[in-house]
Amino acid sequence: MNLYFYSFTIVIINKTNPLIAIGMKQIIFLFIACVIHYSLHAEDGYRLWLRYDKIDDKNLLSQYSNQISFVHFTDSTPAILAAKEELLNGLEGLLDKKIFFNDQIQDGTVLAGTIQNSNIRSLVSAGDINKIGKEGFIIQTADVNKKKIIVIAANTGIGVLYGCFHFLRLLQTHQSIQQLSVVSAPSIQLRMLDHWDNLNRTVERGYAGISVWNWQTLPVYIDKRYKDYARANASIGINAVALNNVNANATILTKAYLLKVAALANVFRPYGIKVFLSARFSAPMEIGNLKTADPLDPNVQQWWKQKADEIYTYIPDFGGFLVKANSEGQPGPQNYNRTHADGANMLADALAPHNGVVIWRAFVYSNANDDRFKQAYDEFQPLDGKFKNNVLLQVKNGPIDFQPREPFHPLFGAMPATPLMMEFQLTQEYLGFATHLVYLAPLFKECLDADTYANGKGSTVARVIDGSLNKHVVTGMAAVANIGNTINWTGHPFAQANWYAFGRLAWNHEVSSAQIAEEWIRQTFTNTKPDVDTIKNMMLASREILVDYMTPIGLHHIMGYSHHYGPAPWYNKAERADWNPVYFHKADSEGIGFDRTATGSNALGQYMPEVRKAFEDSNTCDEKYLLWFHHVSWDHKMRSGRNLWGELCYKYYTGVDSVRWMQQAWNHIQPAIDAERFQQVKMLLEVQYNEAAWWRNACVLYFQTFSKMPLSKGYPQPDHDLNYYEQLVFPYAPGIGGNQ
Ligand code: GCW
Repeated sequence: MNLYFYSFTIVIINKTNPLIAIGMKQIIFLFIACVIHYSLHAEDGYRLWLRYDKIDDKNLLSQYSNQISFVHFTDSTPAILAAKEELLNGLEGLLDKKIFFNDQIQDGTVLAGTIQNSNIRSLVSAGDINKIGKEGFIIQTADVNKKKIIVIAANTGIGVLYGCFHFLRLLQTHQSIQQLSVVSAPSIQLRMLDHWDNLNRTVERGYAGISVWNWQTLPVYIDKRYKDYARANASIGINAVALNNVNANATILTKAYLLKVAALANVFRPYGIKVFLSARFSAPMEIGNLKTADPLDPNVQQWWKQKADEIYTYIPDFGGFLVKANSEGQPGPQNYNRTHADGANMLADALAPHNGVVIWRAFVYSNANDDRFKQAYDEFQPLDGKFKNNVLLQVKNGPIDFQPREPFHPLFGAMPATPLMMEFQLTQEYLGFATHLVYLAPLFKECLDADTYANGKGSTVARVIDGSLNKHVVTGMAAVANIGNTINWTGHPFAQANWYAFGRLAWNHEVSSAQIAEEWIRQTFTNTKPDVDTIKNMMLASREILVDYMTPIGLHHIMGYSHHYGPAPWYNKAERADWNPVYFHKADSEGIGFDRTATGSNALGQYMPEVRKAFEDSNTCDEKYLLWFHHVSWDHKMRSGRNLWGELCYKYYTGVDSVRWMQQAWNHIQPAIDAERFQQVKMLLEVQYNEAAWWRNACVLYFQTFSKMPLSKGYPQPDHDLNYYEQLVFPYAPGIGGNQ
C-alpha cells in the first residue's frame, strides 16, 4: 500500500511540474527505500526466539551451507512431521537456500529419526541411547561411507523434535557444527506452564493482553497462535500446560468445555505437550448436583472417577488436575474437616487408572497464625508420606508470595516422602508487571542453588525437585505464565526471556543464567559480540536493580493493596492483617524488619539447623535477607560501614540510578537493534525509571517518618511529600484478579 501510494504521488508531481519532479523523485525514492528497509526490519516480536532469518555472517553462512543441504527423516509420526516442518523452515530461512528431502545419504545430509531405524541405531552408541530416556536426544557428526552427515537421534519422536530445535539453536547462536557430540536429557519430568486464565479471557495477574485461549470459537476455530505457542514451548522443552486459573471455574469440567480443551490438546500433542486443568474442589456440587464435595463421601468419589473417565475419552493423554484448595477463599477438603491429603488422594484415585497426576498446591496462609510465613509448613509437613504416589505437591519458591527476593521455602527438604514440585512466577506480579525489564533466571537460580541441608551439605532445592535427593520418579517444575494475546506474547520484549529461561532451566537447572541470557539474545536480537555483552550485562544486573529500588535488604510485600501496583508500605486497611504491608515490614521508631528468630515468630525454626544458623544472627545474616528475619535498629551497623537507614537510602537511590544506566546501555546499542523493538524497550525503560523513582521516593519518605534521620548529602529530595504518594489511586491498574 505504501508503494502504491508513493508511485501515485510521483505521477502527480511529474505531471504538474517536471523540473521539481526530478529532485522530488529522488527524495521520494529515498523515502520509499527507507519505508521498505523499515518494513523488512520491523520486528513485532511475534516470532519470539524462533527467528530464522538469513545468517548475517558470510563465512559462517558458507560453512553451514556446505555442511547442510538435505534432510532425511526416518519416520512420519506426528511429532516427527512437526520436527520435519520446523527443521525445514528453520534451515531454509537461516541458510537462505532450498533444502531437499533425500532418501539416500549424501554429503550434507541431516539424518533425523528414532533408534527404531537401523541406520540411526548403527550410528549412535548404546550408552548414549540409555542416557537420553524418553525425551532426550543425541546430535552428532558422522561419516557414513565417506559421506559427512549430521545425525539427530532419539528414542521417541518428541526427542527428535527437541533435537531439531536444539540443532537450529546452534545455528541461530552461531555455534560451530563441525564436530558435534551433544547428548541431552531433561533433569525434570514435568516442565510446565500454569496459566491463570479465566474463561472470560481475563488473566489473573496477566499484563500482556487477554487470554490466548479463545473459548468462544473453540473447538472449531484453531487460532494460528495455538500451534505457535506449542512450537515455542517445545523449542525449550516445556511439556505440560495447565490451561485455566487455579482460582478455578468448574465450568471447564463440563462436556462443552472439555471438547474445547480436547481441541487444544490435539494441537499440542505433536509438540509433546500434555494438557492439565485446574479443578475446582466444589465442582461436584456446582456442575454435578451433589450436596457435598466431601472427599470421603462415596458419591463425591464416584463423581470424580466418572469425570476423569469422561475426560480421558476426549483427551487420552490428559495430564491431570492442578488444585488450589483452602487458600484465599477457594473451597477444599478442610471445609469438611478433612486434610489436604484426603482431598488430593481422592482425585489421585480417580486419575490413577489413566496414569494422570494430581498437582496439589501448598500455597496456603491464614491470618490466625502469628506469621503467614509458617502456615504452609505447619499444614503440609505433617502430611509427608500420606499422599498417593501420583500426587505432587507444588510449592512456591519462597514462603510468602513471589516477592522480588525471598529465602527458599522451608518445605523444600522437609517432606522427603513427597515429590515436591517447584512453582515459579513468570508474570511479574510483584516485579513491575510487564513494564520493568527484569531477567528472572538469577532469581530462579538463587532458589534452585540454595542448600536445604536436608541430607547434609549439597542438598540443594534443585536436588529436592529433580528427585535425586529422595529418589522420586515423578518430578516437576512449573511457572505461572506471562503470556497473553498481545502481539509479542509477553508485553515487554524482554519478558520473553523469562519464558525462555524457565524452559531451559526446567530442562537443565545447571545451565547458568548468563548462558541462557546469551542464547536468548543471540536468537532474539543480535549475534554481534559487544552488543550481546551489553544486553547480557543489563539482563544479569536487572533483578538486583529492581530489588534495590523496590524491596532492598530483605523488605517484602510492601506494594499497593490488591492490584499490587507501586509502593504502599503505609497500607494498613485490608480486611486481614496479613494482607497489609505494615504486617511485613514492622517499621517503628526503633527499627524495621520482621523478627523471625526464636525471639520473634521463630519461622526460622522450620529450616535445618545449618540454614537457621546462617540467618539467625543479625550480625552475620546475609544482608540480602536481613529484614526478612530480623527487626533491626535504624543505626544497626551494616557491612558497608553505613547504618541501616543510610544503607536503605543508598540501595533505593542506587537502584534508580542503575535504571538510568540500563537506559544508557540500551541507547548505546541502538544501531544493532531493529527500530520497532528498540523503541519499545526504550519507552518501557523510561516508564521503569519513573516507577523506580516513585518506589524510592515513597518508601524513603515513609520509612523516614520512623527513622527520623536525614537523607545523606547529595541525594535529591523526592519530588513530592509523602501525602502525595499516599493519595495516589489507580483505577487503571492492570492484572485483574486477586483478593488481596
Ligand atoms: O500471588 C497471589 C496472587 C493471586 C493468586 C495467588 C495464588 C491465583 O495475588 O492472584 O491467585 O497468589 O498463587 O493462588
